[in-house]
Amino acid sequence: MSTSFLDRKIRHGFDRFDGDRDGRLTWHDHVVMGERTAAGLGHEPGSPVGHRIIEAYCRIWERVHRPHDLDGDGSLTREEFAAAVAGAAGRAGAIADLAVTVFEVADADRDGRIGFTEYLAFLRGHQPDVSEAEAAEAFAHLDRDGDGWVARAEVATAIVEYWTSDDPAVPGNWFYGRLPRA
Ligand SMILES: [Ca+2]
Ligand SMILES: [Ca+2]
Ligand SMILES: [Ca+2]
Repeated sequence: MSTSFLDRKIRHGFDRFDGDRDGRLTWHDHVVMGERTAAGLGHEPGSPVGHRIIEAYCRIWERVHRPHDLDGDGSLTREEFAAAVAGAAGRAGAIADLAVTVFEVADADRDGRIGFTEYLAFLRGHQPDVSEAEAAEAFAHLDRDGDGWVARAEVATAIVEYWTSDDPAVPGNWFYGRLPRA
């Protein structure tokens, strides 16, 4: 019996969040992702914008991930992460809160929409070797109305789909780039 499609996405999500690739999700991973995203947009980590981006990632750790560190050791294992996602999926408010925070992170210039450059930096913040072609393919799925921007509502829908839908056809499956093969 293979794992469900949603399980695959949760595994992929964990891999993309585990920025330092040590198999555990920690505050440090979020700092690393923030630094990479800032650098991808041409901001020094110590600059005001760079600092704000890193802080936004740290808020994801504090608000979304750390509450599920049940044994209090400062890290989430893959199993704790999967349990956290399953718990959040049952609470509409938790997913909506995640969508707001993710948008805050990805909309680096704060103009209320995500352009391709911001999305590419966001993806590379999670995984530095994501190609521009992969990012473009994902962006095209996420930009549902085809206006060239990923709007707040498009992020909200995509986040719900990514973390809760078992349907392989929904566009939100592309939120963290191309899924690895099963
Ligand atoms: Ca880690
Ligand atoms: Ca923007
Ligand atoms: Ca759009």
